[in-house]
Amino acid sequence: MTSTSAPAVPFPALTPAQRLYLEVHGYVLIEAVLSTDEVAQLLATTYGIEKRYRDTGELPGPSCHLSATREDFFRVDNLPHLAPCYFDYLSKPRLLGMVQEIVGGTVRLEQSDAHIRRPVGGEEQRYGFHRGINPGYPHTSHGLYHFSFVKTLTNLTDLGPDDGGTTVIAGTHKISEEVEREALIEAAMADPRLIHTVEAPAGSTLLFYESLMHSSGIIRSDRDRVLIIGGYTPTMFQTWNGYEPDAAFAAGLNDEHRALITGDAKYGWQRQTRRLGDAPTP
Ligand SMILES: O=C(O)CCC(=O)C(=O)O
Repeated sequence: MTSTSAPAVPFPALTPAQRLYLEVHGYVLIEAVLSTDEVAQLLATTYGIEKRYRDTGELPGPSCHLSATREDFFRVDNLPHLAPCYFDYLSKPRLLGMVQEIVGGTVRLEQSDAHIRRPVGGEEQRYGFHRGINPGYPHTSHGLYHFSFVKTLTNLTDLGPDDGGTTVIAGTHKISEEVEREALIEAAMADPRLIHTVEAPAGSTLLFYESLMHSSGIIRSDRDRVLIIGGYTPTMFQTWNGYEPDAAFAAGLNDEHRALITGDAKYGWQRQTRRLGDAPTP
């Protein structure tokens, strides 16, 4: 046990307009979540990990893996202990307040990954719409929709219309898996108004229900797209396979931060509710 405690998590962290946007579309884009310095550190760390791997074949540390090592897609997984800037991102109080908004209560880290995407060249690119979990067992409080799996995806590079920003089928977070996946995608692709692609300055966060159908965007420019993702669930859930916390790192954290990455609170889950009109806590 350590004596320092984690900074307070603001709740609610979303404005009423942001909460309504999330409710309707299944995602909301929040600009300027990270400072220029935070973005620069995360970029340098992620490119540094890629360079070391390409030069030496080495992983950046224990308890992590690389789920993609292609020239056009490099991805490092299970981040909290790999660099302080990764942990700072994944434990950022404002982001935790936002994810608690979706879950409707306290959360644990369930997965974390940083991606570098590069233009594929002449090859035909297609969307790969998917969801990590089907809609199911949601609950509402004060009429607002809560669900068990949420992601914060922050772009570390500026995204214009040709830069392949994350692309979603708006509103599908509540569409049952009984609707055939291919039919859902085909129907959405027939009406561009349903397909939303992130265009935003570096440091902006896409907050979304993981049941929302989403995909990497299509890079038509010549620019890299770099991003970092945190996945969160209620405290009693397990991590995604391969994202178990590094035990030595967890042991050195304060109680709140350790619980965030280990899920130690388990069934000590604390509900958090807001009314749509509640003003955000700064
Ligand atoms: O590349 C992206 O923007 C989306 C990433 C994604 O879909 C995922 O990690 O599940």
